Amino acid sequence: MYVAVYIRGSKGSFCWPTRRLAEMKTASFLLLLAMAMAVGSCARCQAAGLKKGFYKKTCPQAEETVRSIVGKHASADSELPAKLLRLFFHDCFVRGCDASILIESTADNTAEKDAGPNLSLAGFDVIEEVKTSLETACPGTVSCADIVALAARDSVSLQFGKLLWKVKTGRRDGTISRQSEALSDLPSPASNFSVLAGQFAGKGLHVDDLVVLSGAHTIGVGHCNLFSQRLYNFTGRNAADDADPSLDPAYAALLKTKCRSLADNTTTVAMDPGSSTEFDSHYYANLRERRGLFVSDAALLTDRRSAKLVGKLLRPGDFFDAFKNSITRMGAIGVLTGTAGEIRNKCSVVNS
Ligand code: HEM
Ligand SMILES: *[C@@H]1O[C@H](CO)[C@@H](O)[C@H](O)[C@H]1NC(C)=O
Ligand SMILES: *[C@@H]1O[C@H](CO)[C@@H](O)[C@H](O)[C@H]1NC(C)=O
Ligand SMILES: *[C@@H]1O[C@H](CO)[C@@H](O)[C@H](O)[C@H]1NC(C)=O
Ligand SMILES: CC(=O)N[C@H]1CO[C@H](CO)[C@@H](O)[C@@H]1O
Repeated sequence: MYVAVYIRGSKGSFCWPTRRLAEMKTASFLLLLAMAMAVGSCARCQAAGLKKGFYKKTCPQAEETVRSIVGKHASADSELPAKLLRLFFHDCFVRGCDASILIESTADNTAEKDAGPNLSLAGFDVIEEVKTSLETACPGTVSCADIVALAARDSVSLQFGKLLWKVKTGRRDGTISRQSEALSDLPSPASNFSVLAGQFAGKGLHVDDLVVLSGAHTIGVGHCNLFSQRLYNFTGRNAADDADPSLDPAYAALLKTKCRSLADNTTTVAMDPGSSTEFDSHYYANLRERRGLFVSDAALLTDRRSAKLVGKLLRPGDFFDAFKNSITRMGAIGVLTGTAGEIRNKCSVVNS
C-alpha cells in the first residue's frame, strides 16, 4: 500500500510524501500523522486534494481511456512519450499542473504555448482526442490537467508493459495562461546550477528533484540553437576553438557535424544518443562522460551533492524509484482541487 501524508518539511513550504508504509514502524507513522494534523495541510502543494482513482465513481473508464488512446498513438510514434512528458513538465512549472499549457492564445492574450521555450512542444492533439472521448462518456467530469498527468505516465510506461508511477487525480483546470509566465518560470537550458536549483525551490522542489527529473532527458531531442554556443561561441569569441571545456571534445566535434551554425534552429540531436526513445538511467552515464547536451545538464556535475546523486542514479533501480517520487511531487505543484478552477469542455479553450 502506498499512503502519502503531506507535512510541512523543515525547509519552509517544501512538501514531501512519506515512503512506503511498510517500511515504517507503525509508531513513527502515527507520529507523522499527528504532526501532519498539527501543522495542517501543505497549502502550497495542496496535494492533499489529489487522490488515487478520483474518477472511480464519476467516470470509471477515465484512466483506461487515457491509456488506450495514448497507447495507440505512442506505439505508432516512438517520439511521443518525450513530447507528453515534457508537456507535463511545462504545464506544472507554469501556474501549477492546471493544463494552462494547452490554452490557445486569443485576440487579447498571448498564452504560455506561444512562448519561445515551447519550441517543439507537441502531443496537444492526443490530449484533445482523449478529452473528446471522455466528454462523450462522462461530460464535464475529467480535467485536462489530469489527462496531461496520466498521458505522461502512460506514454513513458508503454515500453515496460506496466505503469512506472502512480498518478493521483482530482486536478482541475485553470483559466489563465500567460506567455510572460512561461518565459519567467521555465528553466533555461543555458542556466547554471544555482539558478536551476533556485527555480526548482521556487516550485517547492528540492535540489534532488532537479537532478532526478533532469533524467527525463534520457528520452527526446534538443534543437541545435539551444546548445550550439557550447560548440562555437562559449566565451563569446565565436571562434572554431571556442567550445565549452566541460563538454567532451570528441563529442563536441561530432555535434559540430550535425549543428553547422549557431543559428541552426531546425536540426535536432538526441539528448541520450543510442537510447533516445528508451526511458532508462543512461542519461546519467552520458552526463558523467561529459556528454550532457545542455549547459543545464552539465550543470548537475558542478555541485558536489548533485554530482554525487548523479553517481547513484546511474543504477536503474535507484533512478526509477527516485523518479517516481520526484514526478509525483512535480505533479502536485500548485494544483487546483475541490471547487477551484473548472473542468474545461475543450482543452485548448477556457469555458465561456
Ligand atoms: C532542469 C531544467 C530543464 C531544462 C533547462 C530543460 C530544457 C529542455 C530543452 C531546452 C529541451 C529541448 C527542446 C527542444 O529543443 O525542442 C528539453 C527537452 C525535453 N525535456 Fe527538458 N528541461 C528541464 C527539465 C525537464 C524536466 C523536469 C522534464 C520532465 C520531467 C523534462 C523533459 C524533457 C523531455 C522529455 C524533452 C524532449 C522533448 C522532445 O523530444 O521533443 N525536462 N528540455
Ligand atoms: C549563475 O548564473 C547567474 C545568472 O546568470 C549568475 O548571476 C551567477 O553568478 C551564476 N553562478 C555561478 C556560480 O556561476
Ligand atoms: C557570441 O557570444 C557573444 C557573447 O555572449 C555574443 O555577444 C555574440 O552575439 C555571439 N555571437 C553570435 C554569432 O551569436
Ligand atoms: C529560426 O531562425 C529563423 C532565421 O533566424 C527565424 O526566421 C525563425 O523564426 C526561427 N524559427 C524558430 C522556430 O525559432
Ligand atoms: C506548439 C506551439 O504552440 N508552438 C508555438 C510556440 O510559440 C511560437 C511563437 O513564439 C508559435 O509560433 C508556435 O506556434
